[in-house]
Amino acid sequence: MNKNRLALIEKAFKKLDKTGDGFVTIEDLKGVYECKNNADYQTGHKTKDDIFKVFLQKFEVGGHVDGKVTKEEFQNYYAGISAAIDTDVYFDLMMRQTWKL
Ligand SMILES: [Ca+2]
Repeated sequence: MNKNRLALIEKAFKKLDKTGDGFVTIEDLKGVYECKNNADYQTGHKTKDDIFKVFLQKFEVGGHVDGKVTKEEFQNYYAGISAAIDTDVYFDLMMRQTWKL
């Protein structure tokens, strides 16, 4: 990945890491992301923590699935996505829209 893309990933990670401890965990998502619209939450099949755990798992690529997303795992996740996106302009747009950077 080039510098531009890495910088965007870094920015998104910092935004997600509310507590600033270098990991994205359930604590970082509380009060930031809503799961009111999640069907499993509405029916009581899943708790907020369950939903956040699934959300975090998606980013735990190439590391340990332990509910703590490291910057490396986050970069690995986006390396996969980045490979499928040809232009920096589109990657930039996608990151800004996803994370409201
Ligand atoms: Ca954190």
